[in-house]
Amino acid sequence: MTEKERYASAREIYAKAGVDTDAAIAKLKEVPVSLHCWQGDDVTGFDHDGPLTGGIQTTGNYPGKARTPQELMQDIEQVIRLAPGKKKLNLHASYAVFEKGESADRDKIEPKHFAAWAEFAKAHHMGIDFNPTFFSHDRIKDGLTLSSPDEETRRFWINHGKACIRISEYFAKETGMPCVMNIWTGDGAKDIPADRLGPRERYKAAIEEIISQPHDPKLVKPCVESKVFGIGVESYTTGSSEFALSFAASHEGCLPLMDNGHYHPTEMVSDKIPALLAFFPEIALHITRPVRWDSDHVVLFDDETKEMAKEIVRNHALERVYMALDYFDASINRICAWTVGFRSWQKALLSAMLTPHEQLKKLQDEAKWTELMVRQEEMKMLPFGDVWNEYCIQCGTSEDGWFAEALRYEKEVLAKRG
Ligand code: RNT
Ligand code: ZN
Repeated sequence: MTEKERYASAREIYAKAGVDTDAAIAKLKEVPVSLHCWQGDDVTGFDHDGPLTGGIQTTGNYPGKARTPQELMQDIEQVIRLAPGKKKLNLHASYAVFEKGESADRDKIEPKHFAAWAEFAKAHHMGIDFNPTFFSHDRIKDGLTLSSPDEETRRFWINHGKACIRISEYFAKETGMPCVMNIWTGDGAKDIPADRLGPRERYKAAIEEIISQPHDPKLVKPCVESKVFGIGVESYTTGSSEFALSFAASHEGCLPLMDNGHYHPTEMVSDKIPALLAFFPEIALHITRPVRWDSDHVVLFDDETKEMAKEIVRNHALERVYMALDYFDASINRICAWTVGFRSWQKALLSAMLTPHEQLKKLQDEAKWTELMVRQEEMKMLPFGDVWNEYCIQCGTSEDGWFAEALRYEKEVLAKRG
């Protein structure tokens, strides 16, 4: 059978199950997913020479890491070619691009330091999401930024956050798409604290100050990302889940951001998505693959990834949930890591769009749990691969060709980097 014939057959099989595959393919092409720039250089950035701090860690030393903005952009272009679907670009403040001889500390960065990224995004019809960088910097005092008891330290980081709101608005205006601006800090304590409330009160006031920076709420979407613990910050996290959720719930225009690596291993973000959708007009996600901890492995087409996509699609929430990838693996070819993760989330979304949710919900409401189980198991055996392949072809990429192309790029480009 040719690919066309296989798709025609799959289309019929899905139609019998009540699913329109053409409609699903057309819909998925319009859904933006944020591609994180930091997979390309192990979260190093361009504005400092120091180590990665903040309780996060990359492991591995695979050759070919991007060392300059030009190399990083070249690599992102390669990923854009290899992965189907609509992309948005996710940047960190530490990726500012300075002219020769120019520099600005994080509290002083301006839109002009990101003009190269705005041009890059526009050339690829991408919107941009943005993140102030509260890690890997010498103004972090005793592991703390926005929750530091030191007024000057706090002030520096608040000013950084405000500068980032201005830059986010610039990105939104340049690209014509809203900019999701995510606030995450590694603030916390390695050992048992004597004061858990004080840092949280300071953190709360600091984020309030940051978001008081005037901005158009349609253009800039500030988020707070929670976390359970980080490396060297095991006993206490200022921005815990309850903190971030309560903050977002009590501050209009501020979104909660859930990273699925930031919970205890048996907690499922798929279940948390509908819980938040019952209260928040919009939420944001960081999609990753935690292996025993927040290890940030490459996202795969695995059960929890599928379940998260289902919760977005079946609740008609594609326009309410800002989806961004967030992982960093330095132990394998970085282009492949990026591509597999992006493709996996695309697969999860497509698979969710190829599920007859209304029929299944009806079975649940009628308490037909036996039939629901049987139908859900049947869905797993439908020829998903043929529809995915058709989607890839329509997007100008392919399932069996991308890896060879990635290897060519490794040989011709990455291997030549020192
Ligand atoms: C860290 C958070 C955070 C970072 C990025 C680089 O645990 O997940 O989102 O991964 O901002
Ligand atoms: Zn994250």
